[in-house]
Amino acid sequence: MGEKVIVTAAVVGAEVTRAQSPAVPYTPEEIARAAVDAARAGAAVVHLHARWPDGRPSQEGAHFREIIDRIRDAGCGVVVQCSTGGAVGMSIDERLGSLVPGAEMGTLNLGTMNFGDEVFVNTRPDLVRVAGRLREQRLVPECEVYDAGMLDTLRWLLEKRHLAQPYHVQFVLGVPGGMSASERNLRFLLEGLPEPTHWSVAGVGRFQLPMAELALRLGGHVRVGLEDNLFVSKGVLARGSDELVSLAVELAGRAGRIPATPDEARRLLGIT
Ligand code: KMH
Ligand code: ZN
Repeated sequence: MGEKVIVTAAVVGAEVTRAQSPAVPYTPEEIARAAVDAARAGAAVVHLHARWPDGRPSQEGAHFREIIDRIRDAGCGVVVQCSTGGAVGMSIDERLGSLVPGAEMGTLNLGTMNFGDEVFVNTRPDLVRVAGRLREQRLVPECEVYDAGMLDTLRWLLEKRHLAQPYHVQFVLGVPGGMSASERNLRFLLEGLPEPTHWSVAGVGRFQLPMAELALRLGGHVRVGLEDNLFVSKGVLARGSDELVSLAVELAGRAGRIPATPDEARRLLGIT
């Protein structure tokens, strides 16, 4: 029996638009449906952002509550992870609006960086604040790592006891301004993990499926979905995040890995 793999579906994000792909969900109903479809395809975790009906990014608690309620009303037990990254330019106060009852995990972005042509601001005091909120609300942090120095920040958070197990590490590779998505970079990052922990990889754009394949081979977990990539192959748009999840599940099968159920993912991630 192969080792279980947690497949996370990032179904919307803050950047992709319906002009780029008609499959990008905007309303809470559409986002919840995308999450349920992704779970049916084999995702154990959904990474959630919200949007206003016109597509602008939203960190409104009411939007996140409606998405989570709709997921649960559909009888779906997928692990719910809410983004505290939101969109570039939002304040930390605004970004924390997503941490509503029903959330089980929240993201913790480990540093300031160029994000495309903009700057994604995450100062060390911001990190301490987000980590504190996650701890207060007993949410398992997913630490988003875009560059090697962010692992030193992770070590600093652990040393200063702003963060403790259980936490999960997500390497987001291929953001213009962060580390590129390559095997050499992932292997280097893995050497720098401050302590043994579960990790996964989200490759951006055309690197999504190759990075998933690599993570599966190296014993990690995977994230796929429209937040990071709109295409199933060159020039062919994905019908939805569920299609990308199905492809990741297929890759897992070939690598001898078995997709974890949501409850298995909860056990692996330390969600109580
Ligand atoms: N939208 C990006 C600027 C997260 O979800 O925590 C940040 C992001 C990370 O998506
Ligand atoms: Zn995100």
